[in-house]
Amino acid sequence: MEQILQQFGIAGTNSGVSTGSNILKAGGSEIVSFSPVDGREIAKVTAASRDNYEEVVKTAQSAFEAWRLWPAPRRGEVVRQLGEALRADKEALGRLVSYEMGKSLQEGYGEVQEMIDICDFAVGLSRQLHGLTMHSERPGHRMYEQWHPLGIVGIISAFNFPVAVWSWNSMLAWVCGDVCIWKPSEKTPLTALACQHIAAKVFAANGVPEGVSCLVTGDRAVGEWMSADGRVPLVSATGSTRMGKAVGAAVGARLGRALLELGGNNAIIISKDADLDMSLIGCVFGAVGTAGQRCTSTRRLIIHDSVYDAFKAKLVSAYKQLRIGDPLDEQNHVGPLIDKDAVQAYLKAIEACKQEGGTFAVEGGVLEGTGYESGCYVKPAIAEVKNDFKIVQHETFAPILYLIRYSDLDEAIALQNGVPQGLSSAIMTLNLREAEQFLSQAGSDCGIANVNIGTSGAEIGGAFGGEKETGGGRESGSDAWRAYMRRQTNTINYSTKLPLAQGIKFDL
Ligand code: UN1
Repeated sequence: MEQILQQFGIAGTNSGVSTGSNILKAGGSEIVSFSPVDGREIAKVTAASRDNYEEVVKTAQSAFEAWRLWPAPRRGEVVRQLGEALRADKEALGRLVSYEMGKSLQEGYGEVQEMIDICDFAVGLSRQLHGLTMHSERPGHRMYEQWHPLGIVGIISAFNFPVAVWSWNSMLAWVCGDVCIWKPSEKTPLTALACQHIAAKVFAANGVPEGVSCLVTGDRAVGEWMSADGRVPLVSATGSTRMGKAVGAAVGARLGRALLELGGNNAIIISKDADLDMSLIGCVFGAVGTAGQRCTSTRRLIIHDSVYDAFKAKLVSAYKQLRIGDPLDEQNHVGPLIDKDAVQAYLKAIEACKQEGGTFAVEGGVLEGTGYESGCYVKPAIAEVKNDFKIVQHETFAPILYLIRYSDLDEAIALQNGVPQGLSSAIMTLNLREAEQFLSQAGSDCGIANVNIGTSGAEIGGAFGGEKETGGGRESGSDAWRAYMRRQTNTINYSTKLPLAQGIKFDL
């Protein structure tokens, strides 16, 4: 790990504030990054002061003046090179993600792969920022629309995808001609510094203005500064619903734009016509992958009466085979939770579930002893519950899977939709009628709805996000880029008269 820290220039104590190549003298408090893998201190990062923030915004503003004039395909070429740099650093960055955040090494690599993929996507996009043309109702007139860069994009990201979520936002924002100010999670500041290091090198080699990629490490105060700041037209925030409500309210109060990607309470319906063996993989990976800390993690299984007992038995036996431990050891399936606060939240949820009458088919608990010294390793648990338990309505960021029975599909869909969140959902069925009903306008109310695939592990090519308390924003693929630009409608009169629209006569 020491070698990786050296490679990214982040060993020891670091400033958490930079505008690209320029690293500012940070004036905020000190953040110590501990690894949940072994409890050791990895390195320190000094957070931004308010003065630092002001300096960063000023640099970003002047960078925007120049960057917006670069042709989009030239901006895309810089992003292409950034994708190449990430390919070269995939191993090291993936390992650092795994060690600082605690996800398995495979998932750490997978996360860097998502970054590479979004770079490729953004490069293509840089030649496809299309607007429509319309037919004017007036003779000798032409109408069309253009998409222009927006300005500064504030990015607030969470610890669970410490690097990929930044890249979904920043790569699109950059080809769109925007500049970015990133506030990473204070739980994973080092992976953010490593990304900034990689980006700064590529940007400097291409003469990109200082301030196109800015990093402002800190706690919620930094998020509050950005949310209230009229100089930041778009704040894209990923994290808890509680955080999103605060960001949304502050950005809304100044009529700015907020792109919110918040909590999920994702369910898989296991139909009577499901392929149970195949379903098992999707359910177990969805529930225990990343130790249940994805916003797309599977939290609920809604299982048909006729297969309930058989599928429960399969789950219980699969859970017995799970190896929990050091995520850098590729033999293990499940790593630690992010920190001891998360362990407390997990324990409280188990307790609350029992209080409400839940029974545990697989008991949870905190692991102790050799290899578990950090105190962050927990056992994935399975509880049999009712959908309306308060704890089941709540997103607990931990590997607790709730089982719920159903007898007909309408009921299953109502249960699936019967939570405040609306991110990801799935049905396991080989029955075409059931699959289509689930995907119909009267089916799943989520932003993501899958058939014979679990709830997590979405590809970057689709728009990512969800409805209700998930916040309504869409990031990553499809036409999510539009959120990062402003639309302008242009009407041009090339005739010798000036006719008014709607047939209005106004003769002088
Ligand atoms: C998140 O947890 O914030 O779909 C993002 C997935 C990943 C992204 C998760 N591609 O599980």
